[in-house]
Amino acid sequence: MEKLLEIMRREGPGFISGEKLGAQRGVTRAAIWKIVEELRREGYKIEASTNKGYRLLEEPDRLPGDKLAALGIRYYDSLESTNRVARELAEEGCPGGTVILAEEQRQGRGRRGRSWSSPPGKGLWFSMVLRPKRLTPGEIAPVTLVVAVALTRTLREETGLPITVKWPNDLLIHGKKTAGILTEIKGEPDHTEYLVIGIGINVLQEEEDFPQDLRHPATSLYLESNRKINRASLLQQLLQDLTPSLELFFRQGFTPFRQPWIELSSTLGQSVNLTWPGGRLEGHALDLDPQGALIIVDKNGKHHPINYGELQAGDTTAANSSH
Ligand code: BTX
Repeated sequence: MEKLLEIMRREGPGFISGEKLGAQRGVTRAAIWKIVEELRREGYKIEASTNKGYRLLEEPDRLPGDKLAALGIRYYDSLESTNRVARELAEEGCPGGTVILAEEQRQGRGRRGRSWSSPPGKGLWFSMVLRPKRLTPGEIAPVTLVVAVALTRTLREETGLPITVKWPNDLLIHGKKTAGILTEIKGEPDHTEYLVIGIGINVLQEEEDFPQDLRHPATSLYLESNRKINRASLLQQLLQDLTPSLELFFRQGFTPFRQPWIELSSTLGQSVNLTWPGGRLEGHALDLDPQGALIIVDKNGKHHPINYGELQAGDTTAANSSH
């Protein structure tokens, strides 16, 4: 495959016939066609013309694995799920701060066993292992909101896009999901053994890269900005900004993040339907309390502090900014 690519790269923007390619590689034209199909599956854009042959139009954006490794990031071409590998490494005793990143996830995970579409070369799919031992899982629970604030700030800075946070774990642009966070905590009531923060950001997808069956509209930074953002520098910036936010949260708790979250939120002020296994609540998303619980007011005016669940817009006027 690499040989064929080299030949096509040398040919530049011109076509090269299947016959010529076959002769240079010592294989049949049919074999060349097979390799071309495989390259296309990997994200290479190759034009095929019956008369003229083949021409390489675009190569997939790949992360520089060796550079990431030098930064201490564990980089994989393809994994089932970076969260899963992060948990395995955490169980084996890897240090806090370990980052696992995959170019593609074959079984990327969302919450409650849902899946997260993670095609090769199109996004940033990574997980961090952290070990804030002195804190209890209860104190750590709002960490997802902290990460959402840090990601939103960086992505806004880098893209200029009007990104908002939807409680508890989504980032939206114009009501469409562009990133998600999956936090998994292991510990006892009085201490935390480790936590894994999984982050998925849609960077370069085009419309056809998204599965048809997503329950809510999805988008990518490319679709919204028309810019092919460099994933390696974006990743570096994200990690650089995340670390101080997490350190501040572990030292001072959620308080410094409450106001920034409120300012970046597209959830507050909306009519919402909250569901959780065995229950549902309809009301108005009023506020976020100092511990990071969402305050929903029901129709009788009763305030409910909410720590988990699924949020849907309660009426059509809210559907654009909170799905
Ligand atoms: P969630 O449960 O809030 O969202 C999952 C839902 O989002 C799916 O049911 C589907 O409808 C929709 N969806 C799936 N893929 C995408 C996508 N690429 N863009 C927009 N919408 C989508 C959100 O869970 C948390 C996702 C965390 C993903 C990271 S990636 C690195 C790490 N490893 C891993 O396995 N998961 C995390």
